[in-house]
Amino acid sequence: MKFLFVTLFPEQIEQAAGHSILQRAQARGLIDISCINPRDFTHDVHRTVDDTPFGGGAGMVLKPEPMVAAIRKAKEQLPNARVIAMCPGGRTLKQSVVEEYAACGQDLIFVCGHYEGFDERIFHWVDEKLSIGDYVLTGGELPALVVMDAVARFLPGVLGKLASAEEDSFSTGLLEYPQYTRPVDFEGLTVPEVLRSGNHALINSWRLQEALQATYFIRPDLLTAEQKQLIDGRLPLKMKKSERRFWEELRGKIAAAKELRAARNAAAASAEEGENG
Ligand code: 4FD
Repeated sequence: MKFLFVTLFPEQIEQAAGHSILQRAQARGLIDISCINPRDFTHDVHRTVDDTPFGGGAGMVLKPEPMVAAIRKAKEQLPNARVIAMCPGGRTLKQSVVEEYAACGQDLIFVCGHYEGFDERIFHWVDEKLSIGDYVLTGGELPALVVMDAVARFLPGVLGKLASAEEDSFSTGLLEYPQYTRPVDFEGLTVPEVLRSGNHALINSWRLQEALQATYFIRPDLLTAEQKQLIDGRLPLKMKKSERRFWEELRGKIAAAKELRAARNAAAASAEEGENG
């Protein structure tokens, strides 16, 4: 898969792509990364790429001529590519979007802007606007690199045998479960017994409970209606015994965590009262 960045700062892309997994993936020919600089498509002595906005206001706007000339060149090089402009106002990146890009069989052209943004007319040459989240950065390069990194992990061979992108958190729809490695005892903090039991059914069940619990507290919006019902609602009358035990155990853990949290909040409140009083 080929990734082409239309950017005024190609060094930033080359630097980020020159390490670790992305570097290895390029060396193996699994991905190809290149840049086109709109500044190379200017014709004045100052090589001007931006100008003041019509209607007034702060900041500068990227001029359409060099941007569109660079995008045209990019499309010439990758005729089968999707052209994605990184903007805070685009549709937000999610794992489902990442997987769609990885599977679509098209190369990707990222249009990266700076200053206050693009002249609106460049969007005639763009397929979609994409945002990595609700915040504004100084440029679109870091967001575009985020997208490329997330997509590259899904391409065959990029992660190597030991890891699988499909098994990750988010591809399962839940937050990750806690992980541990040696030593068993680190400064008095020990690895949960179940992970050392060698009982893989038990380990998988524990991990799923932990992932559900983390999601319940931190990202309840990710839980399905069915999962919410099984945690907070009444359990169905007909249910396999092992499954009922699974959900009852999880409810117990969640209730304990809530109690702990309430106790901590009460302690913090009385401490604050002590400070103020
Ligand atoms: N949240 C994102 C993308 C770009 C960016 C820019 C208009 C600003 C954040 C167009 C305004 C581009 C994002 C550059 N900041 N900054 O994905």
